[in-house]
Amino acid sequence: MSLAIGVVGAGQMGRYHVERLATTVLDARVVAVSDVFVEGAKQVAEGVGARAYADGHQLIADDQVQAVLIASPGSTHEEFTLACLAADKPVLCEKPLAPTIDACLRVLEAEAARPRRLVQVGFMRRYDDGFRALKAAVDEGRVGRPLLLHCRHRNPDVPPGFTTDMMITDSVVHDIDVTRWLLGQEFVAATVYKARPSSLAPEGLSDPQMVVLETAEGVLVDVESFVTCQFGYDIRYELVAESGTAALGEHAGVQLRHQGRHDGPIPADYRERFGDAYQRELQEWVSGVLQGRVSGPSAWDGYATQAVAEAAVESQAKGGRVAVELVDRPALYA
Ligand code: ISE
Repeated sequence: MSLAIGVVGAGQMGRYHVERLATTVLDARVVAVSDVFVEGAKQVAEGVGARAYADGHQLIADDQVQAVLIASPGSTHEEFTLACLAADKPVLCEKPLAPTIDACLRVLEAEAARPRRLVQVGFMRRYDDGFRALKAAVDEGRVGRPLLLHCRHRNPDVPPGFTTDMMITDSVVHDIDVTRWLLGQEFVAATVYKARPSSLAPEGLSDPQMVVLETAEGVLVDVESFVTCQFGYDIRYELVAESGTAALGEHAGVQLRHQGRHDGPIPADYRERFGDAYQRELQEWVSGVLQGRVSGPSAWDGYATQAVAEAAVESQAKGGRVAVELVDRPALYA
């Protein structure tokens, strides 16, 4: 038995997912692709023998489509996710779940009224071997009670039009989600500090920044966001706990020691760094849906992450510490 998937959005991420679903994900087939730029949808669809639509709502309504992957711009995520819920179809929505807290809440409330989950959010770091090993070390108490978590999130460069708030809403959101998951705690406040801007950052982009997050139980998390670091895609984590530290290892690749030097590769971008995580994310989603369950990052995770991100964006704009307040967690996400 295989899962018939419709992919909404034929841009960079949509194409990336379609190719993987059509080639390396077991028990998956892409039967429809949509994009407002219908020629793009047709081109991607033809490559995998799927139907093309200009409108994502038509794709969701297609009887042949059993599950939906949303990779269209973030501003469209709410309407398409709600349409999937109305059609009773499992949906994997790329981050963000929706671009505002209120929009996330509308999705959360629509799903929470149902007997079972249908929505998963594309926070792929949770599927990375390194992050899973780090979480296992924390959960098994191998270094004791967590106190501090240092996170480094460096991108070599950004596309044109990337703005200072997108450093949070597009980039740091991954750190917000994965640290909530690693620690098993929600954040109660965010404070953003801007360093002097790199002279190599585009005009107007305040890069780099430090985001300091506080959990309900008093763990401090600092996230360096540096989106024009030039040298590669560099993700580093170090947890400081009561009886030791736990750090994410270097990304796979041969590390050389020669001619009096250390030398090793640095991934070029997030697709290279998290390629295996994307593969596992899709495979676990497909296998789970075929067995009647959706268990990855939830609409609650999408909502809670957005709430922290908005507090951080407010701190960026006004300075100072901004409190995060969450609604009560619905029973569906207990
Ligand atoms: C990008 O959209 C991602 O999702 C990457 O994981 C992140 O590292 C990058 O900063 C974002 O721009």
